[in-house]
Amino acid sequence: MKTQDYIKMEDQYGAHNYKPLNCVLCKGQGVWVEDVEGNRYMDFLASYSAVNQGHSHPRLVKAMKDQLDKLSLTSRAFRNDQLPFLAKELCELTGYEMMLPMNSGAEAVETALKAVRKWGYTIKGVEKDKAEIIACDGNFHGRTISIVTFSPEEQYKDGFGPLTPGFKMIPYGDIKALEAAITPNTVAFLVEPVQGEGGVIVPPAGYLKKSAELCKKHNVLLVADEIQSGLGRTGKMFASEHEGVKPDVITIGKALSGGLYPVSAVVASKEILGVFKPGDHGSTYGGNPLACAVAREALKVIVDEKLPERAAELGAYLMDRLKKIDSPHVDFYRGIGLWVGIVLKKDAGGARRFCEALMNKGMLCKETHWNVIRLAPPLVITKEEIDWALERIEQVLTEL
Ligand code: IF1
Repeated sequence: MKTQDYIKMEDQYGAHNYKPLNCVLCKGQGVWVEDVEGNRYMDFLASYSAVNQGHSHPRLVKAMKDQLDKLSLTSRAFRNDQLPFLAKELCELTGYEMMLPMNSGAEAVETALKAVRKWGYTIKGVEKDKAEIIACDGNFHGRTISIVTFSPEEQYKDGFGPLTPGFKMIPYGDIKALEAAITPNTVAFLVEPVQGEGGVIVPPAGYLKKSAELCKKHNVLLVADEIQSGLGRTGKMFASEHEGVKPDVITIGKALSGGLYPVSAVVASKEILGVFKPGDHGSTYGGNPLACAVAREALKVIVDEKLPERAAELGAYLMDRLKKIDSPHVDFYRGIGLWVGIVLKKDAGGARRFCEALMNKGMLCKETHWNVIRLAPPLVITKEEIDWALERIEQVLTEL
């Protein structure tokens, strides 16, 4: 079968909820993926930061294969021998007292929303069904109906109403707007320390720290969604660390499994996650032994291979070299760690055509918000591989 055959079959039987680049991938190793016609590409998206450890990391494949031969799913009706260790190791790594395991990032965010609401009613003393949660313009936190309720993207909620009450939107990076939005019924402020989908937007210095101080002052929980910004991407284990902030709640996902399996989690204090009583919340696959075995090894690889430090060092190198490219199409570059947004000028014709040109040169990137090319390679990338990518980025940005 050729590329077009796969596309035709998928388009016939699969709902068209995406418009992917037309390369049909069948193999991956490290930063490289291969399509069905043998073309190789350097993956500069890393599945939106789920593949920080590189495609099919051997240690993760082995951890998963070993577990597969033993036990993959018990449901939470019974216990298994992997969850206790993931729970302990994740809490020790993040410095929180407790965790709750889920599968997708959206499920972790929904879990956090439930936790902060119930904390509001049972501990803060907010009147029943009056809990308010503040979120930011430009956010992306997942695709469930409650989460898209506070999405800034009309398309993400159009046709899916009625939506969920109890959410307030404020501009990202604006500390005065946060102060103005807080009421006695506010239970939490949900924020990405760096906005991914928003186009790799790093907030003003001190924003997260001031947010944390405000939240503390008003007894509001600070929830950092680190599903994309966490696990090394920004040059620290968690992006909140750049400002020395320890949020009350952190949601984690994506690279928590190194791209091998959907694994997500919420970490928080005993007081916050203690609101969940048996039967309050759960999921069939949440905390399953296969997920826990691969997540344990995924965390070990991040630490052992110093992925946060690599992202800091190689990210600085990448940004420095990018800024030297003299392109008529680029308005400016922004980013942190190995996470960059190339913001194109309005008259550059949109980022998609640059991504298509990069694909034809063997690089896979994804545009966001029409005029931003997002760069987010696996954190195992080498300097030589970055140079290989920079050559092509420079060609496309200067020749197109
Ligand atoms: C899609 C965006 C990125 C996330 C943060 C929660 C989730 C995500 C900060 C939900 C997921 C993914 C979803 C995927 C594309 C991608 C994405 F473009 F949608 F916005 F990365 F920026 N919090 N982001 O980034 O996690 O339920 O997907 O496991 O929906 O197209 P999930």
